[in-house]
Amino acid sequence: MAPSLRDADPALQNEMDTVTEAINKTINRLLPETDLAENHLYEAMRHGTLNGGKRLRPFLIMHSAALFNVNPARARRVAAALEFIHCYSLIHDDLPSMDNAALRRAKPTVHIQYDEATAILAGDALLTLAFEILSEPETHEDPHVRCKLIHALAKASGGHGMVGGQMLDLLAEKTEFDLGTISRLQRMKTGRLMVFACEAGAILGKAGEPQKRALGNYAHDLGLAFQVTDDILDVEADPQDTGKDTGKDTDAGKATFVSAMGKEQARDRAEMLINQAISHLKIFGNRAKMLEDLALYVLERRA
Ligand code: GRG
Repeated sequence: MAPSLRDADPALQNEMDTVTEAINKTINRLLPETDLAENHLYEAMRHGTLNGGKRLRPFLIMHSAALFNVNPARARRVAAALEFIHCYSLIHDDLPSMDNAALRRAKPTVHIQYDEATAILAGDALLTLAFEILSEPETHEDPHVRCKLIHALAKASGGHGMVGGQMLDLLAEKTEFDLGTISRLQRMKTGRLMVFACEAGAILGKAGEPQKRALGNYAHDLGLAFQVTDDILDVEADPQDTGKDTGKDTDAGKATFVSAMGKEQARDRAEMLINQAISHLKIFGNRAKMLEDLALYVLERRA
């Protein structure tokens, strides 16, 4: 079951559980246990991917793809590929040279459960496996669609995307960034994968530019709001709810939305971003109800 949400909309919670179960099955199939000597690596990859998690990005892919009647089996493969990139980033982010975290999703991090070298290799293998999956015809019969997915995910996760955002995040421990730079850092580190998740649904469905743009704008605001709420949770959440150590950003003296604007203003900013995110979905009418509900979840989340 996905981590529960205080005051959750039961229909949303139910749908989050359904997506989580389906994605876990897909990941399980894509990461089989083997008798080969390298099975140790696959065990670590399984630990880093099948250890819980809200599966927000898979939810975004499944529901943006549903708007264009995409075959769910194809959308699940793209969702698993994106979750592999997300999980690799968490495994590497938890390493002693980065966040040095012992706990992730209420379980020992991969380098604690195995060792540092294995954690690095598990992240590397998940990163490359994501692109292998996208390149396969089962993901889409049209090679142009597969190429577009690969290109979009590479840009979202690379040096001017998630990895670049992580670099800025490390620099933020020693540099006084202004609010504009903090926003850019967060857009790169967290937002770009969320934008990919929503645009992937449109790419798979060969949707028109206005629909793709609307989903990208929704995900952009959602990603930023997600990061603002993450910063708020870092200062006020119970580690029992989040399943990870809290207060780490403050301890590291990192520039965050909360340190730059204070908790109250950060909360107002998150609310404004969520309203804006929802307004981008208007062109889909009631068919985007689940994406709307997810945006409200991000605002209220405790984990
Ligand atoms: C190491 C290349 C590299 C990148 C790391 C994403 C990231 C970049 C680091 C994670 C650090 C962090 C706490 C970021 C805040 C936002 C975020 C991505 C939180 C984790 O995502 P959730 O809440 O996690 O969706 P679950 O466990 O639910 O999947």
